[in-house]
This record gives sequence, structure tokens and C-alpha cells, in this order.
Amino acid sequence: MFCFQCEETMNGTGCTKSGMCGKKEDVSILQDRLIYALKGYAFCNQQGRKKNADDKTFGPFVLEALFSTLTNVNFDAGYFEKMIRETIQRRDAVCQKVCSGACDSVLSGVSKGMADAATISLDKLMTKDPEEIGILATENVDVRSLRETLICGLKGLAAYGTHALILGSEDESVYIFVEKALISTMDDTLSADQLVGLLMECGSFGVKVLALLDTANTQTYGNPVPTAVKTGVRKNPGILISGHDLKDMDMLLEQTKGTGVDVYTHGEMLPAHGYPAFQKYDHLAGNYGNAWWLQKEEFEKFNGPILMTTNCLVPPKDTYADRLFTTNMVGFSDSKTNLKLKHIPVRVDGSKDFSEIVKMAQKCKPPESLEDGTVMTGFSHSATLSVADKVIAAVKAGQIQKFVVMAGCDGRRKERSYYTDFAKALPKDTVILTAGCAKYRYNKLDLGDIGGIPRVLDAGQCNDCYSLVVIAMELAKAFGLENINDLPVVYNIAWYEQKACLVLLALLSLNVQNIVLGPTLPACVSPNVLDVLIKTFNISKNSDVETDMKRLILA
Ligand code: FS2
Ligand code: SF4
Repeated sequence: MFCFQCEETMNGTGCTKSGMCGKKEDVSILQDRLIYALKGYAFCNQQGRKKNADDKTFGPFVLEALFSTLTNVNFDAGYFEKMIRETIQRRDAVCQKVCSGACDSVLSGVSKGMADAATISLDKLMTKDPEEIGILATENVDVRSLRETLICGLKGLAAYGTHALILGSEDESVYIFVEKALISTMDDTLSADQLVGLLMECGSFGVKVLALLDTANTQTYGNPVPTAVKTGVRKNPGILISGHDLKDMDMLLEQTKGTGVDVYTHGEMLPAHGYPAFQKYDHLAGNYGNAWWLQKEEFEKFNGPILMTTNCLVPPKDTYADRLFTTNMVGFSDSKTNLKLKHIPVRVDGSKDFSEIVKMAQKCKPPESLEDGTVMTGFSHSATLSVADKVIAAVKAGQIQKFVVMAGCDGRRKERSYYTDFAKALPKDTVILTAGCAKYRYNKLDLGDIGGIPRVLDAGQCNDCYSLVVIAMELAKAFGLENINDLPVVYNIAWYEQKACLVLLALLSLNVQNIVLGPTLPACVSPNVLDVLIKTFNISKNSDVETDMKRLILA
């Protein structure tokens, strides 16, 4: 196996025997086979599109498939075998409509790899040498770097697109781009410049999809409002819901009404508390625990069932595996121990039956207390901009010197304590803008406020990064600035998985300069590609707190 898609990749170069995330070699190779099959399917579907013979459900299927390969989503070999089979079936159905078996005319002139992906049988794909279909099959390190950065961006795009689709919002242009981009990763005729152009286009589609998701979320559940969320526990048994899926949150709250069971959020579900549609439920008790990587200890102490609606899932301990449920494209199985987490399927109408979880919760002990305080969330663009006058006045009066975007992901690496130290060391006239699970490194510190404006404004999940873009753009307008880089906003972003790669590409597509990224740079970015990013955007890796404070804040 070879996987280098996340920040925790082994030695900063690539996982080769098993994943630091817990992904086993068989699953990693199956994920590579699935991506390979998706590229062939994209090629055939593009041919079909030219003749109006494309698969009309190509987009949603490919989004789900890509999302499932994102870090910490799915560890179930059976799921990937099923998805590979379905991809080949779908590809062949389109091929039949387009070529009726006479593929040569369509395939003349395309690269050998593409022709293979477009025609390979299921049996041959499942037995093909993994090295011939995986990341290392592209020998040129810079081409490999550009192709794999694009694949990471597409996975992020797929995740956000899937969330929007679950709420009924989609955009065909996104599917057409995903199709083109998948094909481009097998096109040997493309220059490095063309591949860089595709990365920027991916970033632009990132902005589009994040906007689509923002609209879907706020039209369905209302505009989030600043909310103090309790971090302690009550006396009732509880269900813990993690991940990013707001529709699951909605259905779970409804199905637990009057059952005597409380619902607690975990990790990236914390911002759900800011939505008016969820605040009406008295049994939404609070947020339990911290970012995803602490779940082994925290899930054990929760005592009740846990629902993982999306990433980040950590392979579970025996002590709570029987209480851990997956849904959507999340999954886990382990052939050695025969453990397979229970999965809640979605019905054709989009609804789910959580009664098994509720019944289990009713027999469980209440959660063990981890802490007892509050944490703020709900500073979406609408909430933050509703006090724009106050914010602008504070900037003009010199009370706010800088906004520091510290969005992104958290992770296990001990170097990430840097983000806590950086937040603590920031001058008192700075405001942190955040989204994603990176916030758990500093959202429980008492950093105070500036004239009533809290010094940490949490816009929500990583899915809500669009709020930060809107806030920056609206501030630029208010200050009469044409260039977003002239704002008193600096970026010190923590990344972990491929959604963060997409958000980074989105910011670059908006020509945001001087982004500081850490705690390491993506392994998929080769030295030459990094050089391009430095020359074009002056991107850099984070350093130590003192150095970064000097260059970001005091410069
Ligand atoms: Fe955190 Fe994990 Fe949000 Fe990422 S919960 S790192 O995949 O999605 O951010
Ligand atoms: Fe390694 Fe990250 Fe890939 Fe997991 S997702 S196998 S930790 S690079």
C-alpha cells in the first residue's frame, strides 16, 4: 500500500504497511482500486455526456465513493468491494450505450492507463498489481504531486457536495468538473501548468460547493446564532452524535423526544447547537469531549451509544465497540477480530430509523462527567456580520488590530500544542476566526472579549469555512478594499485531511496570500510544486510561536 493523503502520514512521506489512522493494507488497496475504477467510469460517462447517454446518477454516486475514501471515514473492506463492483457495472452500462462494445474509436489517442481504466474487467481490476493502479504508478514526482493534490481536493469537494446533496442541493457543474478532473489525473498529455490550473479550478468549485452547503444548512435549519454550549453532563442516559451530518442530528433529536434520553454532540457536531431548529429540543444536553482523536478515552466514558455520521472515526476499542454505530458512508470492519460496527441504513425517502440506538441508550448508565463549563459557537457569517458595525468601529478605533484565521483540523501530533500556545500568546487586540475541529486547541481558553466581541469567533464545522470567506469579503467591502489581502486578516491554518486541502485550494483560488500552514506541509506536495505555491501565493509552513507571532502579527 501507499497512502500519503493526510497530515499524519508515516514519517511525513507515506504509509506503506498500514495507516497511522488504522487503515489496513487491504482497505487501502481497495480504495486505490475504487479510485482507478472511478477514473474509468468518469471517462466513459464523459463520452456518454456528449451523446446524452451519460449516467444521470453519476454525480451523487461518485461523490459518495470519493467521500468514502477520505481519511477516517470507512475502514470496511466489504463496503469498498461493493462500491468497486457497482462502479464497474455503471461504467459498463454507459459504455454499452455509447460504444455497444466497439470502444476502439473512442479510445484511440487516449493514454494507455486511461484506456485500461475504461475497459478493465472487474476480475482483472481486483487482481491487478496494486502498484500499477496506485499513487506510485505515476513515476514523475511533480506530475504525481499535482495529480494527487487534485485527488485530495476532489475528496474534499465530494464530502461537502454530499452534505449539500443530503439536504437536497446539488449543482450539475460540480459533477462535470469532478468527471473532468478524474480523467485529467490519467491524461499524460497535460502540462504541469494545466494541472496547476485544474487545482485552481478545483478551489473555485470548492467555494461554490461551500456556498451551496451554507445555503442548504441555513435554509433548512436557520442561521446559527451565538450560543453558549454546556460541556457538563446531566443525569439521564445519553446518545452521543459525532461527525458533520446535520440531517442525522435533526432526525435523532426528533426520534429521541420524550424517550428520557439526552443527546450530546461530539467533535465536529458541536456547532449544531447554534442552529435555531435544534435549540428547540430541551434534551439536546450539551457537547461531550473534544476533537476526534481523543475519542478512544472519551467514548469509553460516555457509557451510552455513539453515532458516527461522518469522519473522523478511529478504529474502536472493545470497551465501547458494541455501542458505536455508523451511518452514511462511514463503516468499520476488522477481519481479524470479526468486529463489524452496526450500520444504520438510509431509507429510499432519506429517513433513518434510530430506534435501536434509542433502546440501547435507555438501558445505559448516564455519561461520566469529563468537565463542567461552557463553550461558545454559532458565529456564522450572518451572526458575525449582524454586528459588523461594532466590528468595523473596533478596527477603526484600533481596538482590534488583526483577525487571525486559525481554522482547520486537529490531530494527534504533539506539535499541535503549538496552536494552543499561539492562541494564548496572541496580543489582546486580536480576534481568532475559526471553523473545523482545530478550535478544540483553544476554544476552552478564557481569551476574553474586545468590547463585547469574543476573541474566538467559531463559525462552525470545517463544512462552514464559507462563513470565513463571506466575513472577509464583507469586511473588505466595508473598508472599501478591492484586494482581500489588504484586510487586517492573517491565516495560520492547521490541516489534517482532504477537506482541509480543498479549503486551502479554495483560498488560493481567491488569491489569498501569505497563508501559514501546519503542523507539517502535505506529503503529496513535491518540492517543485511547493516552489510554485511559494512563488505564486507566498505560502509557508508554521514555525515556532515567537517567530510566527513576529511575522504574522507584529510585522
Ligand atoms: Fe476534524 Fe476530522 Fe471536520 Fe476533518 S473531525 S479532522 O476529518 O472533518 O475537520
Ligand atoms: Fe496514512 Fe493518512 Fe493514508 Fe491513513 S489516511 S493511510 S494515516 S496517509
